[in-house]
Amino acid sequence: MKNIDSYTHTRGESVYLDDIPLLAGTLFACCFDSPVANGIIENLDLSEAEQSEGVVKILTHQDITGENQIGGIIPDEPLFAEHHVHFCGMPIALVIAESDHLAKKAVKKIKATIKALPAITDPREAFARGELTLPPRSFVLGNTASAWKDCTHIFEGRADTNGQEHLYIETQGAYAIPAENGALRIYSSTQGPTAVQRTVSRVTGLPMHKVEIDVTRLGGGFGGKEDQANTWAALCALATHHLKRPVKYSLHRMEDMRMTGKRNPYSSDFKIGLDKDLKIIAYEATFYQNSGAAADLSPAILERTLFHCNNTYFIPNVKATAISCKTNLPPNTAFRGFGGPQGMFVIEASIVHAAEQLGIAPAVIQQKNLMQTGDEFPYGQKVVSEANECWEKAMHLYQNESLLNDIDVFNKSNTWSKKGLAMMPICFGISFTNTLMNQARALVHIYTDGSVAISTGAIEMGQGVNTKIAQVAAQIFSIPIGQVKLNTTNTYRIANTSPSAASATADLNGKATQIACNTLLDRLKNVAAELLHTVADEIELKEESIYIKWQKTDLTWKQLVLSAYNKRISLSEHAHYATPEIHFDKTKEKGHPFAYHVFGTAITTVTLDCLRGTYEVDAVRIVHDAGSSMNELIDRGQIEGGLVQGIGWMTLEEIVYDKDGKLRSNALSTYKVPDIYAVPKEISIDFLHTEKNNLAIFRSKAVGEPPLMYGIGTYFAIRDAIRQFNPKSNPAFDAPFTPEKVLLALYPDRAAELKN
Ligand code: LUZ
Ligand code: MOS
Repeated sequence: MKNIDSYTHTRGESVYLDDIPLLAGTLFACCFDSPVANGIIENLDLSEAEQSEGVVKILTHQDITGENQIGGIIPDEPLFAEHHVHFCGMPIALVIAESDHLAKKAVKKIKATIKALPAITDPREAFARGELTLPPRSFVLGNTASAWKDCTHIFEGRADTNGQEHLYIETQGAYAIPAENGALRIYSSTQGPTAVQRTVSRVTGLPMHKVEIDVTRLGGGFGGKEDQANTWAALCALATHHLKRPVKYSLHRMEDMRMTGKRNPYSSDFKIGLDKDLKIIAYEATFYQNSGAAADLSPAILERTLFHCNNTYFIPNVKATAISCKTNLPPNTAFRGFGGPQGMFVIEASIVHAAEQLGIAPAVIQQKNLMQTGDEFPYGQKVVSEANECWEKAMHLYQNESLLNDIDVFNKSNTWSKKGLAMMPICFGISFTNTLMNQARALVHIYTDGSVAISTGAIEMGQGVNTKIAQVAAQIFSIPIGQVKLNTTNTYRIANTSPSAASATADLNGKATQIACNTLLDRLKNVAAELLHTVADEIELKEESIYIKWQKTDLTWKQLVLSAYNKRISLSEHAHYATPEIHFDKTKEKGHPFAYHVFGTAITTVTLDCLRGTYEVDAVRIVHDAGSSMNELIDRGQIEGGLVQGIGWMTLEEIVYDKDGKLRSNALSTYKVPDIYAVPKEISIDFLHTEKNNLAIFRSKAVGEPPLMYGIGTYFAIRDAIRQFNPKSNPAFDAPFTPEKVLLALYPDRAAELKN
């Protein structure tokens, strides 16, 4: 079953924000954003820009008709700076002009006098100065303080991960159109149409029922459009609200990179204790999260770091503390994994550090500590584990012994080239950690010709959710997938949506669709029973025909649908789904927040050029816990994409802000993302197939985020290769492992000399 979008994608006919035909009279917006990371606006001179060709209006905070506030979790983020600017890229004014070009030209004529204050870019420095977004949070299991004495080995260290640019192919943007009675219709490249609607309502002062958000699809989101699409929609909406004309803003790549937040960088301290059998007895970690200049989603991201601090290992005594530190960077935000990868890197670093000190392979410690069904997470939930199954299957399927042997032979016979290997087991909790967000709605219409149209709150962003939802309806009605169409995501049709995020979109919206379709099916079966003089229990729908028990009748799907209409039976249904069983008590930091967990194991092998510090990923071999995948092709695509995105975060992608808080890696010439050469030469994916009851749609487990964390294995495989060359090398755990850092790690003595 191919992605239903593949036909229009390959022909270049899929409609993204920038493909929407423009209405006559459309105006174009462009932001004047702060060139200073922390400062006081002393003067703002718009006069020359206002006289610039084609300029219709320039908006500032003074033009806000509602509230100058876009903070989602905490109200700490103005849409427009008023007196104080908090980061480079913060919107100060918005030029509206007759063309995109003229708007950009006028922006350059705005003059701002901003008194610069010292900027903070480092989370530990922010912490030292008491610049916190929220009070710290801790997850505790057992008692680490008393557990250390039971440990034979105790190790401490530090681990750092940098941010990551989302680099969705489609940049952020919005297009606002005036409607009757002051209402607005807004096309937005957003993962969260309701978040956009709420923000527009707040900023303009319009009630939510006057704000329609419509989304056909996104060219990628990766978390970057979970909250941060709100800004551009609010700006366009405000302009349309004032001018009663359509206003569009589709960001230039460099505007997007400069003005939007990224994955939160983290700096962390760890302490790990093992007994004589290498069981991890105790683990402590402190995570310093770089939130940027406003909270955005960072408090929720911080929480997920704590949820995933033990990755897939059972540790009886854990104390994990996470602190969201406020800096003068653009507010960092959701990014595939949502704080989970940052937490998982630290436990992996702890294990690798312990193994190196003990002179054993990290895999020995990893394997001995994998979670077993019934083990408890630090947040109180008991696990249904596939960790050992995935690990064992990967070991046997990919003949790990012989891989290790081949590497050994290679390394013995090569001086300037070394191979390394790492195991990367993963565990990811599925559900929004904020329980109330785990709800969704679907609206299913059957038309009188038998074709079906579905609206849900799901956003198609390339992940294939529309295909999965179409499969749900096609399977329940037993009609061809071509008879099912997914409509745009629209807040007039589906209200109060959760963002398409947390890997939960197909589960939540698929289950709402399933409920609606089953209700319609029951209704149709009753009609069929009446027509065929039998009872509904005897009726089956199969391949567009109606069966009584196993006997095919002359009645077809189309005839049945039309008969129902003729009998004045509703062919439409709106259904609601809320994930059962989940709960979490923040006062105790305990509960059962996840519907289920996704597991997997990756074996990564790399080859290192020990003269240049460059490396190639030879192979990543994965066993992935898919439950019963409803679409292996789409799931494979998600696994490959997630893996490569994770490898990029761990190796090449280096976000650089200078000490003044200016983004230096502000274009694709200075920010390196994986290309075809950085992709592993071999990616093998095997599914661990299970049939357990798991709250996933058709038991097909969520697949969006978990595979990103397989990429962490590449970091440690490179480290292994470095130590094959120079066993004394002990580089800091500091991702990304760029070739420059690798080269210095190969020659630590020379690196130290150079430093002096
Ligand atoms: N977004 C969110 C997420 O609001 N809550 C979450 O728990 C989450 N998890 C992963 C990705 N996005
Ligand atoms: Mo996300 S990080 O699931 O928007």
